[in-house]
Amino acid sequence: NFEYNPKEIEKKWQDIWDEEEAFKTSTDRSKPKYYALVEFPYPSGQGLHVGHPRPYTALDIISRKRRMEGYNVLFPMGWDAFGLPTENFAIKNKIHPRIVTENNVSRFKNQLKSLGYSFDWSREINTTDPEYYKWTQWIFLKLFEKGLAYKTEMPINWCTQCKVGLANEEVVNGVCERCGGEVVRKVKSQWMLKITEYAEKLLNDLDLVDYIEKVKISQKNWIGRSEGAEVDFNIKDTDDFIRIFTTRPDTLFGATYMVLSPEHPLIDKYKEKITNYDEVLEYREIASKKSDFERTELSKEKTGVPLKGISAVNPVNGNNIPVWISDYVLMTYGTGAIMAVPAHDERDFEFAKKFSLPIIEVVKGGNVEEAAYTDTETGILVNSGFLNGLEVKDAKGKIINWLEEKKIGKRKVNYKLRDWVFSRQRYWGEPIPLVYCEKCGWVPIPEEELPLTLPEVENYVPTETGESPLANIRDWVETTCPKCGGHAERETDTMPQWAGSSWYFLRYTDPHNDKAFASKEDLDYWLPVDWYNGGMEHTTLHLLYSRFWHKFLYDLGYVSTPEPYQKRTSHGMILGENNEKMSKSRGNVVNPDDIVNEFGADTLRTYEMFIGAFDQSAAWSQQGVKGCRRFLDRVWKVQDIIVDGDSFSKELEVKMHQTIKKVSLDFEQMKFNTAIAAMMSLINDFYSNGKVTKGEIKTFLILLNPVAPHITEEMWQLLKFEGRIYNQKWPVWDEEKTVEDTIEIAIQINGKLRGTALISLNEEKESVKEKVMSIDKIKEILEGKTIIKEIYVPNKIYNIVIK
Ligand code: ANZ
Ligand code: ZN
Repeated sequence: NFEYNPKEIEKKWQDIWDEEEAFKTSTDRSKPKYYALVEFPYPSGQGLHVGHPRPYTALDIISRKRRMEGYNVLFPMGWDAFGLPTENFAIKNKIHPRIVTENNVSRFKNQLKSLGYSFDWSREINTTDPEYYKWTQWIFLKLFEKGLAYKTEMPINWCTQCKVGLANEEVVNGVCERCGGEVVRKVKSQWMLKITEYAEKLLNDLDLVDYIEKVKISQKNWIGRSEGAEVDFNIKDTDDFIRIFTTRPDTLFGATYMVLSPEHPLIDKYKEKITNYDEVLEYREIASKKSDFERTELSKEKTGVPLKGISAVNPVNGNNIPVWISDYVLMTYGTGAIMAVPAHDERDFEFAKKFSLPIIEVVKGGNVEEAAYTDTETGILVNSGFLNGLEVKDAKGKIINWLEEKKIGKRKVNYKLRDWVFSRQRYWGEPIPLVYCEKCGWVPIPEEELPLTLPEVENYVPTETGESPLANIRDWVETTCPKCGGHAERETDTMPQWAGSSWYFLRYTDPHNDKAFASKEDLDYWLPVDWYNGGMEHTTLHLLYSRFWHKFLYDLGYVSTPEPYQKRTSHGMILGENNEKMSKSRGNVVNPDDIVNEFGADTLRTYEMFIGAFDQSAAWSQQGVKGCRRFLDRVWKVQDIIVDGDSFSKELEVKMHQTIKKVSLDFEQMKFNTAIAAMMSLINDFYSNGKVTKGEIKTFLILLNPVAPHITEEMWQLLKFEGRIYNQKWPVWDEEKTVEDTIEIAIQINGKLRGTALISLNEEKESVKEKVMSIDKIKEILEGKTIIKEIYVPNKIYNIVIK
């Protein structure tokens, strides 16, 4: 009965940890704090998949190690539970989304518990809990109060299948990121959040944080800062101007035509003058059905219509140039109009080729007969009047000054970042706590009346007009205006799923507070999050949104750090055995429950950390799972060869110190796989040494504990070590003992120095002799001679006397 039986011991220890509140965050503020965070899951109907344990185990390892290092650790967990899949499931199965959510949460929680994570469950939060979303609504009202929430008619991305508006970030390759449905553009009145007001801070403050490089880069690209100029082109024979944004004002002399976005307002203003106005309207209609992604895709065939009857004047040379409309120019970026420089811009080049528009080279270096020359580093200006001979960067400065002097243009910075579409026409989300009064406009619900809870409805299907199902509950919609007491109507849109996750890390610091979203004291103590790990897919949405909300609360004085997360890392995906994404349709989904049942949670944890470099994707391998189980079996069996002795044996002393060092440092750098490999190697050495001292096994178990907490806790108890392993001290290594002591000795023959040898300190004479005699040069000298005497001065000289 000395078999390793994870089924028994894992449940046993999970219960003990619960009972002892082993991982409850301490209120002791004298200790240094450590806040470790993983992205809370969306409790989907599918339950946990094997992708979840990878990041969770990683930060569980860090959290357990930190506790042993003497930190007060906050490692919380909760549920990001609003959202479409739950609502769609509820509609299909006629179950209330709240019930669906409860069921899913309870399943997820059991699964997480079965993996032995050291979460502080007393701080569990759920974004759909009215006590939670009260504060989501409260923050929204603050944004509204400060003018950062506004409602506007705007063309939005509309998922034809989900019947909701989507943020740009939610449209992936032209389709809805959730359902894969077709996305078209639709004009709708939507609540928007002015994240653009924070574009600069969101960009600049990346310097304050320690994010892995690829996360920083994608944040930067998403914010998309462009430096350039705005330039006004006169519409010939009128007082109107077409304002354009360009990053290449140096190429102004090469602007041979202009392009307006099909939605540009000047088109309507000039409908009398535009002789092919019908054709223009027809083109606009077709463009309106395309997503921004389709419109701007580089490879797509260029289309467009000239605005016949009007032309523009190039301000640098007075040339008349034609004005076109084309869908590759977006109304939502810059000014919605461009000057086209086909010699130096790829899209303009293709467009000019297709419609036989003139191409004028203004920067030398390429071959503009064949392709646009887009280099901005090395070219020299030509065909450009007073800019001729200048390098691009100098030409830019000079032309901008010239434009500013003449008051026809100015320096300008643009951001790709768009305001955040904050409305969803769905039921399962936080109600937006505003009412509309004919007299007073949009009026916030008084703070004392929060939370504004979701009313019960019969039917969650969005209305045919695309309005939220809440619009049908008239007695909820009809209300009175808090300001004037007159008749008012509630907003029926709800918030997007990103709302609840934009501030959840703040709530964890004080999750049961009913006076504030968290107390200042708790926020001050715990923030910033010391280490946040999450998926790359959340780099442009959640990470940016939550940084925005945090910065907003910082500006209002509610939080004391400008950034929410000090460090951000990201894990790779776990793929199926054949290196494909795991999916139901491929039939290659591995259920973590099955692995736990067959091999144990410790095996699953060890395997997911051993599977490969943490930041890279890795293919599942059942063989690999078995290998990790075999390793734990060998750890267990070490109990057969344990001998007394609190210290490390001579043979293994160096190896022990090396392993402590390697595991400690590797964990910090998320090199979990190599840390585990080092522990596997140490186990092998235990066996080849034929014995393990108590001191050695003790240290080994502590090192392995963060990865495999159950088996190590059980062995700790069986070996009658004191207390629990979870509150031991993390071992420290002695740097000097991590290197084998090697020294150089001199070799003398008949009193003459003939060579040196490397030996380890205090090496036995016999083995030193062996080394000396195996040196080629020594062998040569001794060839055919007789050794009369050998004297070894330990650690110094090996003397040989010959005849
Ligand atoms: C003339 C020019 C010459 C341009 C050249 C580029 C190269 P980023 O870096 O993305 O900011 N542009 C401006 N507004 C646009 C809109 N609403 N829709 C589509 N394209 C637009 O790119 C800025 C450049 O994208 C601008 O500089 C403009 O083309 C185009 F050799 O102006 B450029
Ligand atoms: Zn009113």
